[in-house]
Amino acid sequence: MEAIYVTRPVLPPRKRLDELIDGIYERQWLTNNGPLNRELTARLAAELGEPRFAWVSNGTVAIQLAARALGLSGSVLTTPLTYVASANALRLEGIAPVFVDVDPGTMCIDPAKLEAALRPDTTGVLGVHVYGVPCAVDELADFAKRKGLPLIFDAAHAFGVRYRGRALAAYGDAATLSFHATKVFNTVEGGGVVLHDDEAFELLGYDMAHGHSQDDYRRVGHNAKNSELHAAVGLLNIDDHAAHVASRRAVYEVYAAGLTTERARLLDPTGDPDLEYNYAYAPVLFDSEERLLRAVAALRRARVFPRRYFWPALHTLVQFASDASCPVATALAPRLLCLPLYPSLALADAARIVSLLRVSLAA
Ligand code: T4K
Repeated sequence: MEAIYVTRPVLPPRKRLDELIDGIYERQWLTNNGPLNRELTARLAAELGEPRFAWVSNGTVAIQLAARALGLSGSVLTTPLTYVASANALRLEGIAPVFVDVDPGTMCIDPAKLEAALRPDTTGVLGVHVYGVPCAVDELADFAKRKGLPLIFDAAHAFGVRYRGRALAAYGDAATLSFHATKVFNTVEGGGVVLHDDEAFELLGYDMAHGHSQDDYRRVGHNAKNSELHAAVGLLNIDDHAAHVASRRAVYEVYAAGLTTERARLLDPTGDPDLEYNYAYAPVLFDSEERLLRAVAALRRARVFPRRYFWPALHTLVQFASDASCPVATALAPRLLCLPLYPSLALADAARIVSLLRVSLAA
């Protein structure tokens, strides 16, 4: 039996990719703002409805660039219930992540707990729209405004999510995206930054390209540019994005219909009328870690490989040396399991996964 992984990347039709690659061979222009790069950047900016958008090499450096563009330093309030890259990005910029507990409903940072976590050196807030579910954007924006702190959203999971008629990545002073192979829309490796301030956007242009533009050497910068080959994949994948989301939705609905018990429930934000979801992940919350581990073992025996996104909670990792307790995240993280979800997953396989889980849950 063929293995079923938590995700499989979307690849564009080979013939169309070959045509774009022929052009790259002819031009011999491989990176540094080539024509496909410019075309993809414009296309994604239009998709997001945000003109100050940069397509960069990955979603981690995207957070680093956003933090630099908004002048963050010292410490930043952020969530422990996310992929490790969110907090790594801060640390790589010399910023201490201060972990604030999550709201049990959204699983995103809890705005009610921000005030108590503030430190004298706090310079910003980094929320994460985990699994593509919106953070409490209004409450976070209110807090950030009151305290004069820039607000960044890590929207790595949220490309294609619309909230109250706008791209979710349009919220905040900055938002960052990941276009990694495992994401809803991929450019193999890739990421994006949305900004709203002209000056910050100009700085980002320098910071993503060694801190210079032609002979104007201005800052110490990253190399966060991306290649023409990656752009070619992105330009073709974006054409099929809506179809991919529709296929994901069909799989998701099989899980949503089958996993509704207290013992294991699919987290389903789609009842919110303000939300157009992208079906990025299929997270199931179990009532105990023990039951989750039994389910993982049963699925593995059938060569199905879900992933424990996002466990362990980041405040428990030694590298972040955190003294935060975050009881909600501590209780949730060991009970979360993401099921396979990707456009080419057969509905019959999704139904089989539900059956395997039901048998395991009944034990
Ligand atoms: N912020 C958040 C909230 C994030 O979730 C992420 C990344 C970032 C920031 C940073 O963005 P990037 O710098 O990565 O652009 C994966 C991804 O590598 C990572 O992008 C993603 N989040 C994270 C949630 O998941 P792993 O280590 O779990 O991936 P891996 O290699 O185990 O792949 C998972 C499964 O996908 C495999 O079991 C099989 C399948 N797969 C994977 C790849 C790479 C394939 O079938 N083909 C492939 O090419 O981190």
